[in-house]
Amino acid sequence: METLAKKLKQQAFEEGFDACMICAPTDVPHVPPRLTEFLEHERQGQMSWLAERAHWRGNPAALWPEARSVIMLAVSYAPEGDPLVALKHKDAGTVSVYAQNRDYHDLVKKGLKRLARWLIAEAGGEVKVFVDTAPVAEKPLGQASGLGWQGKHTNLVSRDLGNWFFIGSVFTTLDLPKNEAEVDHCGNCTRCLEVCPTDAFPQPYQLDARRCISYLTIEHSGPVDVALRPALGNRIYGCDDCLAVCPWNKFAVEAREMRLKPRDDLQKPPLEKLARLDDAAFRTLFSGSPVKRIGRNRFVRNVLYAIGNSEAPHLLEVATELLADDDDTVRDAALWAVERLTTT
Ligand code: B12
Ligand code: SF4
Ligand code: SF4
Repeated sequence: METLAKKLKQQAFEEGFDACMICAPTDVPHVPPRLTEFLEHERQGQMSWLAERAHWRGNPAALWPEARSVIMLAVSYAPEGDPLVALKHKDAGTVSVYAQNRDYHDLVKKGLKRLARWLIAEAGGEVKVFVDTAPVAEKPLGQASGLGWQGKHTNLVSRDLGNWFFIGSVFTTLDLPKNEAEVDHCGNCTRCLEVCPTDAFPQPYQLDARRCISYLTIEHSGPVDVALRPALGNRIYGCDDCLAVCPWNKFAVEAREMRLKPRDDLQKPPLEKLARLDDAAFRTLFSGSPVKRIGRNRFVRNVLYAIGNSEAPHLLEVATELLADDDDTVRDAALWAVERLTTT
C-alpha cells in the first residue's frame, strides 16, 4: 500500500494536481459542532443548501459509509501579479482570480475522474469524486490530510502552495496509508482579518458569509444591503483581498493549467461595456466561465454597484439608461448608482 500511495501521488502530479494527500473519512470529528455554530448564527445567508445537507457535510463517514480513505487534491491557480492592483481602476470591474477563465469545477472534476480511473485499474476498489458542490467538508478534510491548515480567513493555506488553490477529493473503499494532519502556521499574523473591506470575520477562523463580498456578489439574490454597497468597490464577481495578503503566498506555485490563466478581456473590463450586456451577450462573453452561473441580472446589479462606487461621471449615462431595465433589482441598483454619482 505504501508503494501504491507513492505511485498515486506521482500520477496525481501528472494529471495536473499540485498536491495529493490522504486522510480517513472519520478524521474530522470537530466539524459538526462548528458547522452547527455557523448555522445557528445564520451565517449562511441565502445558501440554504449548507443547512439542508449539514448532516453529511459535518460527517464524511456518513456520506459514504463504505469509504476507507479520502484522497485530497490541490490545483494551484496562483496569479502572476498582485490582483489587488485592479481595485484602483475604478471605472473597470474586478473579477476574482479564480473566475478569470474556465470554470474550475469542470477542469478539476475531469482530473479527479482520470485519477480515479487510474486507481481502479491499479488497485481496484470503488471510488466517488467530489469538487465544491457536494456536501463535503473539503477544507477540514484538507487539513486532516496534511494538504494545509484552515487559516484565519478560513481557507486552506499550504506551506508549499500558499492559498491560491482549489480542492477536490476522491473517496475510495481502499485502505490507503494516511498522512499526518497539518497544524496552524498563522502565528500572530492578522493581515487577512484587517484587510477585509466588509469586516466579515466575527472572530479569527470564522466567517459571516452574509458580509463577505464573495457571497454578496455571487450567491446573494436581490438587492444587497445599502450599508454594504460602498465596500464592494469595483468587485463585480468574488473577492480576493483576504487571500492576496497572505504571506504564505511567497511559496505559491504559478498555475500550470493554461485554462485557469486570466483571460485578457477580463483584465480591467470597462464597467460601461459590462453594464450594457443583454442576456445573450452576457452568455456569450461568459461561456465556459463560472461567472455565467449568476445570470445577466445579478451580474449587471454588481456592475451598477461598482458604477455607484466609481466616481466616474461618464458612467452616469449608462446608469440612467438602466433605470428602465425590466428587472427590479437592476433598477434598484441603477437608482443607487445614479444617486451616488450625482451626490458624491
Ligand atoms: C459555502 C462556500 C463559500 C461561502 C462561505 C465561505 C466559508 N468560509 O464558509 C462563500 C460564498 C462566502 C465562499 C467564498 C469563497 N470561496 Co468558497 N466554498 C464554499 C463551500 C461550497 C462550502 C464551505 C463551507 O462548508 N462553509 C461552511 C463553514 C461552516 O465552513 P468553514 O469555513 O469550513 O468553517 C469552519 C471554520 O469556521 C472553522 N472554525 C470555527 N471555529 C474555529 C476555531 C478554530 C481555532 C479553528 C482552527 C477553526 C474554526 O470550523 C468550521 C468547520 O470546518 C466550499 C466547498 C466545500 N464543499 O467545502 C467552497 C470553498 C471553501 N471556496 C473556495 C474559494 C476559492 C472561495 C473564495 C476564495 C472565492 C473568491 N475568491 O471569491 C471565497 C473566500 C472567502 C473566504 N474568506 O472564505 C475554495 C477554497 C480553497 C481553499 N484553498 O481553501 C473551496 C474549498 C472550493 C474548492 N473546492 O476549491 N465560499
Ligand atoms: S473574500 Fe473579501 S469580503 Fe470575503 S472575507 Fe475575504 S476579504 Fe472579506
Ligand atoms: S494572512 Fe496571516 S492570518 Fe490570514 S491566513 Fe494567511 S497567515 Fe493566516
